[in-house]
Amino acid sequence: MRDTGFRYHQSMQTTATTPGQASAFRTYDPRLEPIAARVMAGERLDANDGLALYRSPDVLAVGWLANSVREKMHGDVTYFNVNRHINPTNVCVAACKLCAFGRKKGDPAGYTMALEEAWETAASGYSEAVTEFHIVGGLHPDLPLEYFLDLVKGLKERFPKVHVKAFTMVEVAFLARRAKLTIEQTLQKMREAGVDSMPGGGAEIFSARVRSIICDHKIDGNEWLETARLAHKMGFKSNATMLYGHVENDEDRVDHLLKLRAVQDETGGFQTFIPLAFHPENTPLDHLPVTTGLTDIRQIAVSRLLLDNFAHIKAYWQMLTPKIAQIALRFGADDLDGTVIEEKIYHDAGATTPQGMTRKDLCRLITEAGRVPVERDTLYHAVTRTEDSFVVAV
Ligand code: V47
Repeated sequence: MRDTGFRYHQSMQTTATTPGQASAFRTYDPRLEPIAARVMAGERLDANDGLALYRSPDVLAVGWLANSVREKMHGDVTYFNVNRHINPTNVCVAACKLCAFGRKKGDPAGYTMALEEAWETAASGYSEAVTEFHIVGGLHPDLPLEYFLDLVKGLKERFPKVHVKAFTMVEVAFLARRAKLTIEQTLQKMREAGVDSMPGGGAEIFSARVRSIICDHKIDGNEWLETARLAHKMGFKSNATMLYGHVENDEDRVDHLLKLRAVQDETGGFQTFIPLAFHPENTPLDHLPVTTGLTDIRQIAVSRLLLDNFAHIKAYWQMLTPKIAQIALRFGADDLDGTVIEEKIYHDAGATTPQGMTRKDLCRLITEAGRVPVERDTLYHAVTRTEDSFVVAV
């Protein structure tokens, strides 16, 4: 297994799991006992363990175990960042049933930002200096790769200190195909333009059966994993996501997590795993119910327990609601994501959370959960703020 940077994070921890904590584990589900013993011994869990964790009625015990791992890795430290989302276009050739954001070309609700508009958007909406631009958008049938490269170049000229986390593996593969370039050539051009790392979107669920229902126009799971693998081999860090709470089953979820774990063993390039709860409103799957709080909390916990080689599990507050995200900080999550400022993808799908939060709001959520807020940059270096700028400790 590769070193994925845990030592760095351990050095930032403020408390640690004491040996005596192992004996504090209590469950009324006997199937959890051997799993707990393996977790306490630092041993890897397998697919059957994953299924047992998803199916156990004792969600609190599952959460206790995940929390013990989280505290071993990070103590009370909980990360957040000051970021801004930019979605340059919602025009998309794919018609994924999971999505309420994408529009067909010619749809009056479709939009595509002129480059100047995208750069102005980057500067708007929040008074504190952002450390990250998070850029994702639709698979536009006509916009060439150069549009996206110029977008990033212009951002870097205007905001040289801001990390650009841009383009999901799905967008990278789509733009490569359109430009008749290999994935590596496309990633190289992106790097030269100023892309620093990649977000984790588009992974959805790797199961071919489920993908054929929720996103049959997207690259398949193997292509997503292969694109991530290539990006990591070129030195990019990326995140990984899983969309849950639609038509997938427990086996699909376990399969997804273990496939990510296998790539991470190979590359060490994933920083953070982000489980994304499906929002059905305004999608063709709007007959499906929304996820419950316990499903969300359990998903965070199982992710922490199975993904033993991922440094971070993110409770994305936009998706989970700030209330559930706060509770998730006691069930395995060590990161809340960021200020976001202007979220479109879930709000088009009926999310009722605010579109952004301030540093103060995020710190309050974290502190009230009994954790210690640490502002980070995209690569998990601690950030110190001066009056109108920031310093990254590297
Ligand atoms: O890939 C789309 C999901 C993802 C819906 O890397 C939906 O730091 C729920 O990946 N209901 C994009 N989910 C967002 C994403 C992300 C978010 C925050 C942080 C990071 C990161 C990445 O949103 C898509 C898809 O899985 N999505 N539509 C919906 N109706």
